[in-house]
Amino acid sequence: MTTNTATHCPYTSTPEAAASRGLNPLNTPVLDVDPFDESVLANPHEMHEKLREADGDIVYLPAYDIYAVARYDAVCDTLENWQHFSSSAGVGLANFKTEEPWRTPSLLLEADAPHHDAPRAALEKILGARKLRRFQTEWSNTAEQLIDTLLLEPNNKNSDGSVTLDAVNEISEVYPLSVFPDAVGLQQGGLDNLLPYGNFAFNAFGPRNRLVTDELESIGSVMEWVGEQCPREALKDSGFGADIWQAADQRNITEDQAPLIVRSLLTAGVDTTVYGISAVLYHLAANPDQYERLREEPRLIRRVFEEALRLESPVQTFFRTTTQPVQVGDTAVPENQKVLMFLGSANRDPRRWTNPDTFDLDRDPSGHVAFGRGVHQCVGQHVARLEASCVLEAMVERVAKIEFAAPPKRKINNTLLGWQTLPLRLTPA
Ligand code: OVM
Repeated sequence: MTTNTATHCPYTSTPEAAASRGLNPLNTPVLDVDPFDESVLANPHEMHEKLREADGDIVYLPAYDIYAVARYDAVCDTLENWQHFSSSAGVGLANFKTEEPWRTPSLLLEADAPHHDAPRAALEKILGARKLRRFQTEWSNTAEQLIDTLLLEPNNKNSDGSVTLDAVNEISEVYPLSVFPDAVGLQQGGLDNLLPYGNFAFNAFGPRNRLVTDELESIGSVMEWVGEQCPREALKDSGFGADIWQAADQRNITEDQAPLIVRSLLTAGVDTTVYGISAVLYHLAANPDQYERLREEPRLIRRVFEEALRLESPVQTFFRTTTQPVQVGDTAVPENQKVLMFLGSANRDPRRWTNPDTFDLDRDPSGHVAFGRGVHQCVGQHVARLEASCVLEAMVERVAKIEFAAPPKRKINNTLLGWQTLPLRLTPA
C-alpha cells in the first residue's frame, strides 16, 4: 500500500536484502522529499502533510538516508524513548560516531543519561519558574519602555497617529537582547555575536548546504567570543552564569562542565526567543479578532504564546539516532540510523488537533511539542514564556490594533522557522 509519492525503501527491494539490514521489506514508505530545500524550509506545511499521510508511522527519506516521523503520536513516542533514540550521536544530521562535530558537543542537548543528568538537574533548578520571579518586574519595565519608545519614535510615525516598524528588528530581536544577556551575567561588549552564533548552531543541525558553508568564514571569531564568555572570570557575580559556576562549587557539576553549560545558554537562549516573539506577533497581526479578544482578556496572554508556538514551532526539527534495532509501527528501523522528528508537523497533526492550522484562543494548546517533550524538553521554556508574556502585556496595554504594513518575509534556517522582516502598523491605545 502506498500513498502520495510513497514507494518502498530501496534497501528492502528483496526480502533477503531487507532481512540482512533488519528491515521489514513491506512496510516502510519511501518519500522523495527534501526537508532542507530552501523553498520547503520557507513553507514546510505541504511536505508535512505528505509525511503524515504516508502509509506508516515512520518513513524513509533517501535524499539523506534518514528515517522521519511527522505524526503527533510518533513524534511523542520518539521524544519519550531516549533509550532507543539517542541524543549523544548528535541531534542534527551529522552522526557524531562517524563525523566530527563542529564544536564540542553540548552536555545537555547532545548527551544521554547518565552524563546528561547532572547538567540537566543543575540547569533546571537555575532556570526554574520560581527562580525567574526575581526578573518579573525588571523584564516588564523593560518591555513597557521598549513599546513606549517605539510608539513615540518620530521616524516610525504615520500621519494618523499609528506607527510602522519592522517588528523583527525593533521588537523580537531588541527585547531578548536587552534582558537575557544581562540575566546570564554577560559583560557589555560583543553581544552582537549572539544572534549569528545561534543562527549558525541551528543551521548546523541540517546538511552542509549554503546556509552552513556561507557562514564558515565568519563563524570562527563568533565561536571564539562565545568561548571567552563562559569562564567564571568573564561573568558577572550574579546571574545564570554565576549560578552555573556555583553549582560547580557545590559539586553538583564539575568545573569542566560549567563553561559548556554556560555555552548552552548562549546557544539556545536568544534566537529561540526572538523567533517565538515574532511568531506570536505574526499570528496576532494575522488574526485581528483574536488580538481584540486578548486585549479584553489579558489572562489569555500565556495561552496566546503557547498557541503561537504550536502553530509556528520555531524549532521545527531535531534528530535522534537509534541505539539498537527498533520497531516503529510496521517498520523495523536498524541500529545507528538517524531519525528526523518534525515537531512542527506534530503540532499541526489533524489526528491530535481540531482545525490544526487555525490560530484559536479557545483551544487548549498544551501538549504541543514546540518545546519538545521527555528528558530533553526545553530547559529554558520558563525564560521564553516570561520574555514573551512581558512583551505581550506591554503590547495589549499600549496598542489597540496590530496590522501588517507589508507582507512579512521568511528567514531561512535549516532548523528554525520564522521571519526575517515583520512590517507592522501599530495603532496606539
Ligand atoms: C545547547 C543547545 C540546547 C538546545 C538547543 C540548541 C542550538 C543548543 O545545549 O547548546 O540549539
